[in-house]
Formats: sequence, structure tokens, C-alpha cells
Amino acid sequence: MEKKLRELLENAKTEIDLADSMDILESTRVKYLGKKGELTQILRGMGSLSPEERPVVGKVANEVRETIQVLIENAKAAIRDRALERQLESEVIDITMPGKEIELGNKHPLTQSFDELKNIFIGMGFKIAEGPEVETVYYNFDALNAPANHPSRDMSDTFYINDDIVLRTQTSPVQVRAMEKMKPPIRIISPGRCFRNDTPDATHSPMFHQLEGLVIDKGITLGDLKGTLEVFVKAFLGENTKIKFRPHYFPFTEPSAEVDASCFKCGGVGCNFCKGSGWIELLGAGMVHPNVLRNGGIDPEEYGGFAFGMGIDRLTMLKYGIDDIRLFFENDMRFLKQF
Ligand code: 2NL
Repeated sequence: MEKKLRELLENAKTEIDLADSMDILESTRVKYLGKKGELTQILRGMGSLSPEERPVVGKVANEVRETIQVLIENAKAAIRDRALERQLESEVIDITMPGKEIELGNKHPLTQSFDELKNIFIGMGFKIAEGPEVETVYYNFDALNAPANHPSRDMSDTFYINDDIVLRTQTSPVQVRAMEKMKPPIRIISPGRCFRNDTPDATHSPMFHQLEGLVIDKGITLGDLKGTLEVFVKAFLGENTKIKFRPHYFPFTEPSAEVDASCFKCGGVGCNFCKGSGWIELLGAGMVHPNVLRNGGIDPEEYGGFAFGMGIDRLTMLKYGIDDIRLFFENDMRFLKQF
């Protein structure tokens, strides 16, 4: 019986040496050590042994079992190691391969304009005010002294959400909200997105951008408006730029003006760019209407102020010689990369 056991061990050793997969090793284990395995079969015959032989054979049987167990475990570990090694070899990273190039973007030209304008006005002591793009009819029209029959209120000019809610058509409502919240002196600019129900063409887009400014304090005059805009225009278009005021009408300012800058291409003598006039229309401005001050909770007997507004899309088009506003919103990198 002892001889049988030694033979069994030798056979198992040979099989384990030849096994080259986990499956084969597992079936080898079952074949020798399993419930119906060869070792178990041999041990069943122990009953026929004498009491002296039994412990001797039992000891050998245990040794054989342990040896086979260890051999199978070692062989399994070797196969696992080999598999891992092969995997590491095949997944090796070639650090000499060229990397994927990440294309560097740049700021949208409109964002560049906003950044530049904000810096100029912050330099003059203005704070930036923001507000909702979805506005009430009250803040967008009524508070700004727009008459009930004003054409800009028309469905064909303004995007209505319902009878009382619109997409803001200018950033003035931000300033009305600011007047309600702040105590004078107020010096704010409100840059942002606006919406009008226009059919897109080279100079119109239903979504466009504005920057408005508002100053409220005691004793503010038209001279303060002119001085402020002069500093702004010289910083934005160049030290030699001149400005002129042309009388105009806005419901929210009185008096009102459109402000032209001397052409920054020809210096004012007249060229293609300014259509021979030497001037370029830049922005609208005026002294805040007393009704608008009252709507903002400010006593027009005590305080006065000026306001101005400019279209950033048009300004940026002028600055870079862009001839179609739609280019700003097409997200074509070939266009955007140029600025
Ligand atoms: C233009 C003209 C302007 C204002 C905007 C304003 C705001 C308040 C009170 C009074 Cl809260 N005025 N804003 C004033 C004058 C002109 O914009 O042509 N924008 C593109």
C-alpha cells in the first residue's frame, strides 16, 4: 500500500510538471485528491491493514496529500506569474511615441472686447452689474419710460415668453434693478447678452451683445458724461480720437445724443471705412430721465445721472474689419482663431 502511494505521488508529479493551464491543474487535483480521487480510493483500503501498519501508512498518505497540494499550488502560482508577465510585456507603454496634440483655443473676439471694455471702465471706478436675460416687461420697458405703444414692445421686435415676461432687448433693466438696490453714488456697467426678434443678416442677429453704463450722484452734468466717454474712447480707439455728440431721442434719457468717434482708420479726413464722413457712430447716451430715476427709487430733485449704451458686436466688427455679424455665432475655428 505504501508502494501504491509512492507510485501515485510520482504519477501526480509528472502530470503536474506537464500541466500548462489552470484547468488542467484543477482536474489533476480532483483526480488525485478529490472525494472520488485516487488517494481517497487507496485510503478506503486502510481497513484491511494491521493496527501496526495503519499509522505508518496513514502518515505516508498524509505526506503524499500535502506534497501534491503544495506542488499544485506552486504550479498554479507559476502559471499566474507567467500570465501576468505576458500581459505586462504586451501592454508596455512606448514613451518615445509622439503624444496627441491638444489644440489651444483662444478667447472669442466678443469676450476680448468685453474684457478690454470692462478694464477701461473698472479703471474709472465703475463696478460690473449683472442681471437676468429673461426679464419682466416692467424692467425691460415700463421702468425705462418706454411709452405703452412704443414699437420696440411689438411682438415682431421682442421675444415674449408670455404677456409679462420677455428676453431682455437691452441691458438697461440691470441698471434699474441696481438703482433699486444701491444707494448713490452709483457707477456701474452692465455687459451682457440681449435678444431681438430680427431676421439674421450681415448686420442683425436675434442674439447680440451690449454694454451699458450708469452714473448717479449729486450734481452730475452733461460735462461728466462727455468727459467719461472721452476717456473711454481714447483708451479704446487711441489717444488722438475725437468724439462729437449728435442730438437724438431715447425715452429713458433727456437730453439724449448719439456719439460719434473720429474715424480710427483715416483719422477723420474721410475714407472707405467711414464712408467719407470722417466719423463713426459709436454709442447712444444721455442724462437719465427723471421718470426712470423715480422708477429706480431715486429722488430726481436730489440726484441726477447719465447713462450710455453700446453694441459690442458692431464695435468688434469695426475694430477688426469683420463684415458679417453671423460669423461670431457660427463657432468656425478658422474664423475665431484669427483674433
Ligand atoms: C444705444 C443706446 C442707451 C441708455 C442706453 C439707460 C439706462 C438707464 C437709464 C437711462 Cl437705467 N438710460 N441706458 C441710455 C442711453 C442710450 O443705449 O444705442 N445702445 C446700443
